[in-house]
Amino acid sequence: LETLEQLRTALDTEELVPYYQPKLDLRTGAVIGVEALVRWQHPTRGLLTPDVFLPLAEQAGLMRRLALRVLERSLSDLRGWREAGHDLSVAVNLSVSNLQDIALPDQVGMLLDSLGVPAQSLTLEITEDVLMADAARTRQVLDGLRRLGVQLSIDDYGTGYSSLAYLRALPVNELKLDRSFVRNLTSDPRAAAIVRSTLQLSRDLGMTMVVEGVEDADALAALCEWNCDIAQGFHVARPMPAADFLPWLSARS
Ligand code: G
Ligand code: G
Ligand code: MN
Ligand code: NA
Repeated sequence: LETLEQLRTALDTEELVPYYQPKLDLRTGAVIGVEALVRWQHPTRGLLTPDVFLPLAEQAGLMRRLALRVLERSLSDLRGWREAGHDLSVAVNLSVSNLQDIALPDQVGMLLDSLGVPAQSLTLEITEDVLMADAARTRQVLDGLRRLGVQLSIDDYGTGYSSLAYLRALPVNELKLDRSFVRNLTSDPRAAAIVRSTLQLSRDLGMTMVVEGVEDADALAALCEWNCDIAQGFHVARPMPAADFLPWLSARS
């Protein structure tokens, strides 16, 4: 209960912040954007990761506020980077309850307008379990978001209950293969076959494929050879605070 009060306070202050993990275009080697991953700079407990506080936010009905908070910070950081001459995009994670929230598309639209960020430079990541909730309502929210012109991505692809059905039904632009398929990529032929066939599938569907969880140079090299679009993972960079991002970017080139 004490923690819940602290979480409410955190939502009103600067304690909840996105960390950013870079996404790499494998054809050009350029950083094309970042994924925002929320962190809680807790006054006494230090830096907390979402597994500690997202369930609490969910229970307390705070997910709309949390999403808007992360979107607002991410879009304003993105605007700064774009003003500094970097043509980047940002990806923000949404929860199942966010996609049940009919008001969300308008609120995202207002944030994009007020911060002056083009809708195409925002990607919203959803997981495959979204349609396990009220499918008609989720569909309405997703269609509203698509109408804004934002990109939609299926996160943790391949781990859900019915991946192919979702891929067919949802209006998405990007498929983000779950990191469990990347582990042992170079030693496990079955993992490699799954990555390559999913890559082919995403091509045939006209979707971009992101491979996450890239932890070593061998995996990165294999993905390059297979013409994978985009990679993300500790081998490229760990999630970092906003202030570290531009210095990291200029140190690379
Ligand atoms: O580093 P990592 O611990 O950042 O993230 C753990 C999980 O929390 C991931 O499944 C990620 O998608 C989720 N997550 C991270 N940031 C957010 C956020 O802003 N909103 C939601 N709903 N989930 C997030
Ligand atoms: O579910 P989602 O894909 O949004 O979660 C991203 C999570 O994966 C975050 O917790 C992030 O810190 C973590 N992550 C990012 N890159 C890597 C990686 O290369 N290896 C592992 N094990 N985790 C990663
Ligand atoms: Mn994600
Ligand atoms: Na994931």
